[in-house]
Formats: sequence, C-alpha cells, structure tokens
Amino acid sequence: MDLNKIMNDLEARHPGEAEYLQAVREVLESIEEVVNDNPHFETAGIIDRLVEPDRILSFKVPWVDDEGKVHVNLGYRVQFNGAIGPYKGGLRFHPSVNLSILKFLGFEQIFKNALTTLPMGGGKGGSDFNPKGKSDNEIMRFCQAFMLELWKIIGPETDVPAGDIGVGGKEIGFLYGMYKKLQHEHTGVLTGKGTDWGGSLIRPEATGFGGVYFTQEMLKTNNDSFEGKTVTISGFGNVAWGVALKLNELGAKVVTISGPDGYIYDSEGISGEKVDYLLELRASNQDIVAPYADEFPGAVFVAGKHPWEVKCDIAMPCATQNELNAEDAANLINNGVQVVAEVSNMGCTPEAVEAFHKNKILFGPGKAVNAGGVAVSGLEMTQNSMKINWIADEVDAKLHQIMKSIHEVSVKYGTEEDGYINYVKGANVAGFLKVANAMYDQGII
Ligand code: 2IT
Repeated sequence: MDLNKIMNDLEARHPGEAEYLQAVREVLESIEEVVNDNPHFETAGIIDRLVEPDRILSFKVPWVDDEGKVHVNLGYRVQFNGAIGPYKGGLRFHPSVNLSILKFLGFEQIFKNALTTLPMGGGKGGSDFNPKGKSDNEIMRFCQAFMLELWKIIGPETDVPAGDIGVGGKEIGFLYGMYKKLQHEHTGVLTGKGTDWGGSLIRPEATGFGGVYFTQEMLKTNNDSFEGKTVTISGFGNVAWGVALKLNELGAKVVTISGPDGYIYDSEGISGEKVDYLLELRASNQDIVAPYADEFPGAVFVAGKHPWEVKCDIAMPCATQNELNAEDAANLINNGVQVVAEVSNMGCTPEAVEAFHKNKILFGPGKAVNAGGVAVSGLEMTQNSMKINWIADEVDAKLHQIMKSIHEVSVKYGTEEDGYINYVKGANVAGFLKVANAMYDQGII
C-alpha cells in the first residue's frame, strides 16, 4: 500500500477537507502493515473503496424564525460504509459543520461501530444550524424541515441517525415526530429517543460511562484504578456529564469543565449537585461555562483557555475535534499525566497523539473510548426490533462488557514489542479487519 500516493490522490480530489484527510491518514498509517500482509485486500481495492463514502445527501433547510424571518441552512447525511450493518451515526447541529467534518466523523464511525461487536455500518450527518439561543419552536421547525429531506434515505434497516453535538433528546423528539408523520409508522429509525417512546435506558449516560469503563481497563494494565485520581475534563454537555457522574462513583476527583468561553477549575471537585448543574448549564442553551463560578464560589473561571494546563493524573477531552494540541500535550506531560482518554471524536491533534506515544503515556483514541454511546444506540435498535425494554442494569452490564471487549481487542492488536500498548493502532487494526473482511466477502459493490 502506497500511503503517500493514496493521501495525495485523496487530497487532490477533496482539497481543503482537512479533518477528513486527517482522520483517513491516521487510520491508514496504523493499518499499513496489516494491509501489506493481506494482498487480497489490495486486489479487491478495499482501501480505495473504504476511504470514499457510499453516498452523500446534501440539501438546503429553509425554516422560519419566531419573527417570521426565513433562514436557509445546509443539511447533510454521509452514508459512509454499510459492510457490517445499516449506516449508523449521529447528527451534529453546529455552525462549524461542513462536509469535511461530517466525512471525518462518518469515517471514524465505521471503525468505532465495528469495534462495538454490534452490526452497524458507519454514517454521520448534520447541519450548520446553531441551536444555541434558539427557542424551542424554532428548533422544532428546523428539525421538521431537516427531516422533510432526510426521511427519504433513512429507515430502521437502512440508516439510523442519532444525536451528536447540538442534537439531544429534544431534537431527536422533533425529528422522530416528523419522520413518523411522513412514513406513517413507528420504527426504531432514530436512537436516543425518549424512554416513553422507544428509547433505551442508559443511552444518555452511555458515552460518558463507556469512556470511563474503557479508561478503567487502561488503568488496570498498570494495576491502577480511578480511586483518588485527579481528572481534568473538557466540555460541559452530555458526554462530560456522564463522565463526571461515573468518575465520582469510582472515587476520582473531577476538577475542570470547559466551554467555548474558557474553563472552570474547581479544586474541591465537581461532584453531587455540581454534576447536576451541568444539565442546567446545557439546558440554558447559551454555550458558556462561566456561570458555574457564580453558582459555586469555590471555583474559578479562566477565560479563553483550555483546561489542559491544570495538573492532573488523567485527562479526558469531552468536547470536540482537535481540542487538545501539541502545546496542551506538552503541558499535560510536564505535569505528570498518566493516561489521556479521548472521549470526544478525534479530540487530540496528530502532534499531541505523537507526543503521548513518544512519552509512553497511555492514550485511548475516541473511536475506542467513546464507542459506548453508539453501542447503547445499537442496544436501543435491538430493543426496538424485539419491542421490549431492558432494565437499566441490563443495559449498563452489556455496555460494560462491550467496553471491556473493545479494550481487549485493542490490546491484542496494539501491544508493541516493549509491552507499551498503542491503542490507536490496536483500535484501528481491529475495526479495519472486521470491515475489510466483510467488504471482501461481499464482492466489489
Ligand atoms: O459519535 C458518536 O458515536 C455519536 N454521536 C453517537 C452515534 C449514535 O448513533 O449513537
């Protein structure tokens, strides 16, 4: 496999799609050896077929605000790879959304979903619509207009979207309502639904809980645990909330959260009602964390900075892509960080990851660490198919088991000669092999 040629060709075809090219390069670098060991993948054009999405739907979304003004946003669904199951992946509503970001997320989703052990292909979608500061009625009208296009290409056995940044239970409700009206049936076409109408228990907690379960397994490889550890996290949304909840349960101390405005440092630890407060912050629909310091006077707000300058044992980015760069990595390493677990998708820049690897810091990549969210989405699909609901403990136990198995397979393919576990390589190779074998078995399609 000629990595440079593949990347040059891809760049010529898709100039400027920085995040997508970054995500593809990272995967190809770690699977190079395994591709070279399996010439039949080359003959079947597996890599050439894997790096391009099966198809992309791109559409405009006109909607009317509360003042009667018309707005036009862009909407997309990237159906990336369906080798092992229906396309599956979230919808992101954020002003930064463009095709490059959705293609990177869709590409990552292929391998993440393969790692969950459940039959799900990779996809992603979303819009450059910004739900922050919008009324519920505006969000409803936008979701309805978005679904008027999306419904044609999704279905419980075809493509099953869910939430991501900017899309939570409220948005899924509006999207589901419109789909049901258009399709005239109740099906498990979306996950992250309300628990009264087909949603799975533990889905809101799943990404965060799963991330902590995975990191717990990483710590165990050093005969260590979360007990008494200081953890810095970024973000303040659904993922950060789930992580904080579980970390407290396991005896760790969470000292930071962050937003686009800066970060909060709470030396006493973010626990109990402070974790509940994250839900309030999010519901306030403002996208800032500064109010936390007014609510809890022991905490300080640091404007315009990342939380990675704070000394910690474990760092868990929970916000968005490339939120931890080389300088942040150097700060963490100088401060003696032991484990970095990416709960956001591609939270660390390639330079940051390289620094962690060089310094033998245990580093968990997003597609392994955050796979718990989509794993419980997969369990929601199963429950919908069977038309039953599992109790919370059953879903949580299955989630825990899945995260352990993702860790196990990452160790299997990622352990280096000196014993250091390269989780990036391990997760990429394990996810790739499953998808590549499925593609090979199914012929050139
Ligand atoms: O990045 C992700 O894995 C998600 N946003 C969840 C996707 C899903 O289908 O539950």
